[in-house]
Formats: sequence, structure tokens, C-alpha cells
Amino acid sequence: MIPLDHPRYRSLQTREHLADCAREGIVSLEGLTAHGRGEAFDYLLGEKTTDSALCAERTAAALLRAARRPIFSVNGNTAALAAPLIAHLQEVSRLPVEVNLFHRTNERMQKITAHLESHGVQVLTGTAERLLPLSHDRAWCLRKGLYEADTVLVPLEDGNRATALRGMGKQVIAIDLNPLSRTAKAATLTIVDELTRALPHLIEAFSQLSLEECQDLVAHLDNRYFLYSALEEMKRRLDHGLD
Ligand code: PTJ
Repeated sequence: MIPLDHPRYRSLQTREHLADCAREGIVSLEGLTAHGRGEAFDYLLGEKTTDSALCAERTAAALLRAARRPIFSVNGNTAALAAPLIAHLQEVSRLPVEVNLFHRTNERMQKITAHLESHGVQVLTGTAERLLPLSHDRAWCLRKGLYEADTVLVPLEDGNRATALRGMGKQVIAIDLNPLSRTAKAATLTIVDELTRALPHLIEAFSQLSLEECQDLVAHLDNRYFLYSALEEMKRRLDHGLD
């Protein structure tokens, strides 16, 4: 039982929830370590959304709105951390959701799909095919989903899929607390923010942005600026962290 007055209450509660989800088979054991890496970077960011991350979130909404065939690719951690937010985003955006896993088993696919559906998410189903140019199981996807999508939202990515998707001509929007990751650098647009802080901003932007604002955000998209801004914030906090 985590005491409500513990200064790290939210973080400890999230860890407990992820551990429960790992015991249920939704999150992989490797996913727990991935979460720990994210927490470390979030500490360096001050565990808050920076101005540049907010701009990236608004730009992501603009890119998704302008896309012909957008898709939200969900893995175990993302489903465990954010199922209600994914449902809300889908409600305002009609964004199709596909489950795509690194540690893929039929059992995990079913459990994650059921978990998302229990929160009201409509999950794309069908016969997966080995369509992405990858040597691991993330290659398995739906032809009418990830394969034909022109814009892919991918939180907590593991590296080379973002590069493969870019190579297929797709726009990749990553949500990744590590601005130095391969994914962050390969993506068209990287949101350097914690997933459950980023999604509410995306939801809000979806409902609020005008067409002109969307066009303006997309026209000025500069991913290196977003990555440098995150690194600058981390450097600033490292320099003055003990002040
Ligand atoms: O569910 P599966 O089988 O598809 O496996 C998914 C994992 C998470 C195991 C897989 O994608 C993986 O290994 O990811 P990585 O390579 O550890 O990368 C995850 C990235 O997400 C890291 O750069 C973390 O810093 C970042 N991250 C972790 N938690 C969060 C996060 N970014 C935003 N919000 C978070 N909550």
C-alpha cells in the first residue's frame, strides 16, 4: 500500500500498476526496464511538459489531422499506461488503433486488445502479415493498418522500426522521453514528454486547432529544434539542479 502523502506517490503508483500489468501479461518484463529508463529522463526534464514539448504536441495533432491514413501504433507499455486516454483521443480524432509488439505472442496480442477494448478503444483486427522490413516480430502488422498508413503515432518505440517506417515513406510521430534515442532522431516529429502528459495535450489540440493554425504548425516543423530544446532543458537542470 503506497501512502498518499509519499512525495513520489504518482511514480510509485504507476510502477505498481505496471508491475500488475506485467503479471497479467500485458506489459513485457523488458517493458518494466523501458519504463525505468523513461523515468530517469523525465527526472532530468523536471517531470513536466516543456514549452517546446507542448508545441510538438500541437504539431503532432496538426500532422495527424492532415494525414490521409493516420494510425496509432500501441505496444504493451502504452496500453497499460494510457488506455483511457487512447479511448479519449480516438473519440475526438477517429484515429485507428493497431497493436504492434516487439515481444509478440498471440496471448499478449489478445490481452492487450481486450485491455484496450475494456476502456472503450476500438482496435483494428484482421490477419497480420509480415509486411514491415524488419527482422523481428514488429514486422507483423495489418495491411489495412500500419502498412498502408501514411502517418504513424508511436509512443515508447524501440529503435529501428521508426527508421524502417520512414524508409517506407511514412511520417513518424514519436513520443519518447529520451531525446538522444535512435527513434527520437529518426522520427519526423518527436514529442519529448511523458506519454500520459502528452496525450491530454494532443486531445486538447485536436479539438481546438483551426485549419490555419494546423497549416502553420506543419509548415514550421523542425524536429532538431524539439530535440535540442529538450537537451537544453536537461542541461539547464543539471547545471542548476542543486541551487
Ligand atoms: O510491448 P512490447 O513487446 O512491444 O515492448 C515494448 C518495449 C517498451 C519493451 C520496447 O518498445 C522497448 O524496448 O523500448 P525501449 O527501447 O526501451 O524504448 C522505450 C523508450 O521510451 C525509451 O527511450 C524511454 O526513455 C521511453 N519511455 C519510457 N517510458 C516512457 C517513455 N517515453 C514517454 N513516456 C513514457 N512513459
